[in-house]
Amino acid sequence: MGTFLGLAFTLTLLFCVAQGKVLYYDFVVKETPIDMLCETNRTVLTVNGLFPGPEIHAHKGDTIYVNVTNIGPYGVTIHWHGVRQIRYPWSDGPENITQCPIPTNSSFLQKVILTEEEGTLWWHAHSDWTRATVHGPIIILPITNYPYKFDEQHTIVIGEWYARDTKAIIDEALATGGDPDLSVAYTINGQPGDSYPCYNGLMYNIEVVRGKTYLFRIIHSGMNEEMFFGIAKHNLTVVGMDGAYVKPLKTNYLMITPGQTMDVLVTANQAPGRYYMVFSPFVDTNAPSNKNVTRGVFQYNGNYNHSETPVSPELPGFTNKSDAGNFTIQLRSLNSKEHPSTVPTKITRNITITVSVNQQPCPANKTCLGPGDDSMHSASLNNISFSAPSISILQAYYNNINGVFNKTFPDKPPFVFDYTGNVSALGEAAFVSTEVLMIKYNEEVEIRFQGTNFGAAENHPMHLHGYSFYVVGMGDGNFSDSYVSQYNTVDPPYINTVGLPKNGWTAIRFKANNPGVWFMHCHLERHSSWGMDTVLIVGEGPNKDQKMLPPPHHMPPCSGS
Ligand SMILES: [Cu+2]
Repeated sequence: MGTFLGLAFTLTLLFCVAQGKVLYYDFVVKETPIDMLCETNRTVLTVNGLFPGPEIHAHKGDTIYVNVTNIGPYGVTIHWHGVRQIRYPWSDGPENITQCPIPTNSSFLQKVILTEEEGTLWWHAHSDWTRATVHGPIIILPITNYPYKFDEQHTIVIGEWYARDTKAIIDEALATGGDPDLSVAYTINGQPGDSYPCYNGLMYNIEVVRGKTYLFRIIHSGMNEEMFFGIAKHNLTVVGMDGAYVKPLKTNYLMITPGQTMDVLVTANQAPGRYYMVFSPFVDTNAPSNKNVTRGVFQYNGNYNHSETPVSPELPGFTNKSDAGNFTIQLRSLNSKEHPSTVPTKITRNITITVSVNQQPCPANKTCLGPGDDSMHSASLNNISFSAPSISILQAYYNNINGVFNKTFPDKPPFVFDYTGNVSALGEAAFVSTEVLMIKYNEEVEIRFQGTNFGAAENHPMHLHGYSFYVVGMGDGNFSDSYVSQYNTVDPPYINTVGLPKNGWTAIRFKANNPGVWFMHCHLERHSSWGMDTVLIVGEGPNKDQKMLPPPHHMPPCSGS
């Protein structure tokens, strides 16, 4: 009887843990005046008038309903970055992949289903370039304990600020094939800091107490540049990434890509004073880039000369590819008893994808502003430059509507060449199409991303929706089968965005146990806009709990359908 009661109690507890709480948030997308640097009287799209947007707080396993109302001038979508949305792609958000945009003056009730995620994630717009100002944190607290100790926690959102409307920027760039405008500043929690003219005292400033340990939840919501980060004279200990724990990694700088989050402990153990905390771009390309830095201050309380100029951290230089790589390859998942790693080891589907920056010839009778002023910028995966359809792929798939996409994204590059060598004799045009990668339920999938030397080669932060994946290997040059024996299948990091090194390769693994339609793309916006994207359609299993959940009663309408 006692055992029975104990079992019943345990089952009840498990049930409660699995169910979590139900939370409600209201998001209103609207034009908001934000004064930034020397410009005033400009409005940008925000959620609830905030830049960065409101923070969602939840516990592991909670379900969050967000009623998104759009009163902005054009349609938008919202994505919950890193939330796996198990069996429920309907709320995932990428425009014309899982939904059509929420039209002006209407709402979409989105259901965000947390399961195993624990740590820091974020939400952002996923239509054209509106995510520049439409983004915010998702903080997921553990149900019981953290696997580390700290005294206070703070969220740090890195943003990238543009001098004019970001939708106009990308619409124009895609029309001419030219380079989109560069951002003019990087921001920390919406504040540019004192490295910019007219910053008006808007600088992120945290007052700390000597001896205390601070947890910084860092979210890179910038658009087009990876970042180095450091705090003068203070060590950083990375303890989490992309909503999962990592083995504590002690370092004096981070390299974080757009799309990634990192949870970092910092102990205030230096002489009382003011110390700069700095984000500085990692620019490993000869493409144009914003080479500004942004600064905040890590400032001790107490008696000392508060007007002294803060000390600066020594960060890797803008182009320091080896320091970027050396940081990334040290990351390991926690792999503890409470947080075990479950790396797939019986791979049933092995996919190789080349990742390229391309150019397309300028159509006749058109003026183009791409490379040489006679071409259009483009980008591709396996030489296919993704063209988004005019209705959602998820709705076409679910309703068996033909002619919206092809199920023919290849498992291998269309032809073999020295990917990272001299490619100047090869044509740079890619095949423009809507090709989808079909994957069977429960396959153990490996994807080897292979960077190529076409165009302006650089690091590509590859992001997959609906999953986190284990990064089992990474290196420079062309991938070789002999690298498989050196994979880390014990404690590789479990993340949703991985920086594919410039002219290098990265291998990821995941078990395809989340049926649905899932976007996969470079998280540099200009590359994604140029076609460095594809979609994974993961099929259903035979059991009821292995199938997609039904759609909500209301989805934003698709005018093309
Ligand atoms: Cu890219």
